Amino acid sequence: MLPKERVVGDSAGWAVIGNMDYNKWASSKSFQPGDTFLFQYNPSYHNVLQVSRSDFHTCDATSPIATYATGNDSIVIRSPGHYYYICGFMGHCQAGQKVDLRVPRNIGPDGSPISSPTLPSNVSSIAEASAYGPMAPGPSHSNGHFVVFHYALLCFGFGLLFIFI
Ligand SMILES: [Cu+2]
Repeated sequence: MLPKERVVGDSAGWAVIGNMDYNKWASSKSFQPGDTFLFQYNPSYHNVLQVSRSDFHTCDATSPIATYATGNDSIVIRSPGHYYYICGFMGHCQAGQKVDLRVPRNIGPDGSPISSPTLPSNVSSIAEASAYGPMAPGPSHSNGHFVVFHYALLCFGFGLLFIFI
């Protein structure tokens, strides 16, 4: 899946009016690392503060991790985890202008639909191995040559032994 651009709250944008449930919005979507989150709002009445988990729950806007205030803020989330955003205007977070963006690990490596094609390729490599089956006498043949070579070496050794005696 390619990274997507998400307008937080969709057509409602980032607002208080309309009692938008941002967590419901977020949980209805599946995000992935690399997604862009667009916060659209009137900067005279709202802003976007990235806060810690505890500040998110208490709506504490006093020590944000990051502050956005342009009214059209695009935030790219590159690594998995929880990202908490609230509006820093008085009472807005308490009224529900807050969102917990949970970005799971990229579905690619764990997703069974993607990892399963490795199984057929494994199977084909087994089929390839069994294709060597008819050639099995081949290696045993060369093994025979090896034995002959050892025998010759042994004879040579005995020859040397006799020379030294
Ligand atoms: Cu606000």
